[in-house]
Amino acid sequence: KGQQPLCLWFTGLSGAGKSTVANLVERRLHALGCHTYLLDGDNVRHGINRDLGFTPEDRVENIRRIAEVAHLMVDAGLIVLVSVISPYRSERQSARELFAASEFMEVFVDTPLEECERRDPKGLYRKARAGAIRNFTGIDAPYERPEAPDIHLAGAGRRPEELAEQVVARIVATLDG
Ligand code: GGZ
Repeated sequence: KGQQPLCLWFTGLSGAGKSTVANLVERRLHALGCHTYLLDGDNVRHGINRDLGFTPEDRVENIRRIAEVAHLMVDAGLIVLVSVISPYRSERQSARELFAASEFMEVFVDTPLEECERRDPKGLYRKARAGAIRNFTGIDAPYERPEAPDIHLAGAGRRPEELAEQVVARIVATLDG
């Protein structure tokens, strides 16, 4: 069967598991024969967004460009997985508005700050607490929780594989329904 183009927008704190889950979802979709692309904030910031930092203005522009690129890719027929903190509700809404209603799903990887800080895979929370990094999301920069995400994943105490399975099940149900 043909694939329906779609933007899966993963939002959540640094260390929440967005990229891990998005990677697993992408692998599952590949196995189902879907054409996908993963846009990861961390990577994009080395390329098209290398001029941007973490001030509120730069984050807004980071999210805007990523949403526009995702939109182009959805236009090209892909299933695009976006993994960015995207801490502002209004910017996530602006991203959503680029797409047809059926082409955008917000996935909230809801891992509590304490758990993200405990994981601290890159030592960034420790640096932020020490004041060595400023404007760090969850520490001295805001994260506005989604109020009505299309998919809400409780990120603590679950294996990434289980979370990915929840997402894939929802996509398959949506595409079939
Ligand atoms: C938040 C930061 C910061 C600050 C560097 N605040 O977990 P990571 O390391 O690998 O991914 C995070 C990434 C966040 O980039 P995004 O493009 O997703 O952010 S946003 O949507 O807000 O524009 C983190 C690292 O960059 N990082 N400094 N101050 N995360």
